[in-house]
Amino acid sequence: MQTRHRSHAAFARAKELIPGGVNSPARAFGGVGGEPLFFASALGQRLTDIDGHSYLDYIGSWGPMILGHRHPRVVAAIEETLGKGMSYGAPTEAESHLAELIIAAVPSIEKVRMVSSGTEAAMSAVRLARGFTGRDKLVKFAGNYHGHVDSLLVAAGSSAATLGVPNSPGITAGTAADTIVLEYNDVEALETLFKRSGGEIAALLMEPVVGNMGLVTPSREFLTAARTLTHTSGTLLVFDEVMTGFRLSYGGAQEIHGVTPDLTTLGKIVGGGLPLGAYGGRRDVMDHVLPAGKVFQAGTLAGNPLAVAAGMATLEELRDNPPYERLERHGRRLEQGFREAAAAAGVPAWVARVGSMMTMFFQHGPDVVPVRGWKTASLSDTARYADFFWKMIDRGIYLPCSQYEALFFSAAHTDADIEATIAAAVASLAAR
Ligand code: HOZ
Repeated sequence: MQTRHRSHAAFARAKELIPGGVNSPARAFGGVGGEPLFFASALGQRLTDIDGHSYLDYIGSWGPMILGHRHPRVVAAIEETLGKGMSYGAPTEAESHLAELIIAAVPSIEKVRMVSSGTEAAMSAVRLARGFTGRDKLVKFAGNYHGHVDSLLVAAGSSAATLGVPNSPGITAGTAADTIVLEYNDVEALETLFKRSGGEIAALLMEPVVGNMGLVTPSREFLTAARTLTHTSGTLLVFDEVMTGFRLSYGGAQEIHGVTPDLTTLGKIVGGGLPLGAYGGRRDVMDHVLPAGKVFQAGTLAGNPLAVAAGMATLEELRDNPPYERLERHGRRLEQGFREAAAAAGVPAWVARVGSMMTMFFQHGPDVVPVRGWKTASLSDTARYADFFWKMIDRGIYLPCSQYEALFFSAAHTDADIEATIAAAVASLAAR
């Protein structure tokens, strides 16, 4: 087993200074036990921890690093911008350039507003939907995660589910009362709800492919029902594409599925590894945002020049040299390799993947249960996932530190990297 003395010491120090020693609970390794690794640097598809161990990176900063770490085009754009200034609190032409790139890429977006994170994008989209429709109620799905927005931190996925606080203390009963939670992929429940009270619902928020309870795909019927029912009742359909935007394809999950939401939230890749989020959609809805309209939303660092430069360079690189076929080829091989490794070891597992996002759900068996929503995702054998996670760490593979987070790989991963990862999975599963 590796020695991790420096990470251990760094974590002990951080815990004295920062709650739980981390600035976001997703990093705390609470879902796998043990202590988080502290990192010193990253390049391409690799991470190096402060004890000097190198890992193939399968989280990519939880999604943003689709081009790999320190991509030359992105680094050059940041350096060039840095030479001019870091923040003005005033408009720049680059913001319109990034807006043009987003609008050209994402089918449903006619106008877009930049913020500093995916959480802010979701929070702002909710306020806008309520302001536009004059209604209070929201609908979300169990295990979907839309950042740490009060009204959406109900039956939430990601670290909220991993660490057992899907409904966080501090959310008032009044706030939670306006949020209706349904099971993902449950068409009947959706129809029943909209039949009964569609006219009271401001927004239906959903991850069009879920990454925050592990990877879960929507059925065609479910997506069609979401679009049709919201349209009929005057509810805004909001796709959270913070994870899937520019990742599953240049136009995101909505491009793949051919479903057009009213609003879309973006984060992660849109900022190229720096803090940037965005929300956008129908022009008539977006024109309700202040100062065009009356729905308030603001931010000192919203549209920050460095983040905009990183986002522009990332999107231009994805547009000019699309990596999506290569990511799909690598994803197909990884999926097949993991599935075969589990079968060979007699480990019951459901493997779900779209493009460069994937989850192997460890199950208790004997039968493998398809994972369609939180009810089935939450049946996972998380102890077995934790065992696999640490065995992969010892073999130099850095996977998400929770059963309930999708893995991401980058355009920098090579054929040899994918094969090495599969070999590590075979050995880790056989060694249990
Ligand atoms: N949104 C990320 C994946 N669920 C987690 C990032 C974080 O909370 O640190």
